[in-house]
Amino acid sequence: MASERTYIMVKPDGVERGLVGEVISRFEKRGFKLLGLKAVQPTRQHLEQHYGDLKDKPFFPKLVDYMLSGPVVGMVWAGLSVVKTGRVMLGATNPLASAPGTIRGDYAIDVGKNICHGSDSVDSAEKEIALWFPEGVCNYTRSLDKLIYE
Ligand code: DAT
Ligand code: MG
Repeated sequence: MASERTYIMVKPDGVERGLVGEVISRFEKRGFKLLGLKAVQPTRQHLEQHYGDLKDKPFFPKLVDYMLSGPVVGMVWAGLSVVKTGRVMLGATNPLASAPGTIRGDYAIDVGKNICHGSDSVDSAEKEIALWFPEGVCNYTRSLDKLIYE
């Protein structure tokens, strides 16, 4: 059974707009398994670590300020190819380039208010899970999996 995990986060705009349930629902209905979930008001230091790869980008200060503007809801999902599929479900970084049917393509317009984050590789997913859930996450087996996986 696939044990790949990803870190998905609803950003402050998504939380304020009441889209947390929508994001959870899409991953649940797809068949992915929820291993961790929490609302948190992140610190600047935490966000600078999370977005460390982007620290030299011109939009970095604005990105961190936006992410500090309210609580985020972080979650860990597991399943076959969940990292790549999670990114597909989120849509392109720029919502205007996101296909309808994706979260960003259905609910966002500007890149600076694109509702959600998803890990971009298995390696970064594990780093992000360790950063956002230092206490660890659940693991469990589901009888449901036999209806989802061949
Ligand atoms: P993604 O969130 O799709 O992984 P990313 O990691 O390249 O994209 O960038 C992180 C966030 O930074 C992104 O969700 C929104 C913001 N961002 C990216 N490119 C931007 C740009 N050109 N202008 C403004 N904000 C941008
Ligand atoms: Mg990214």
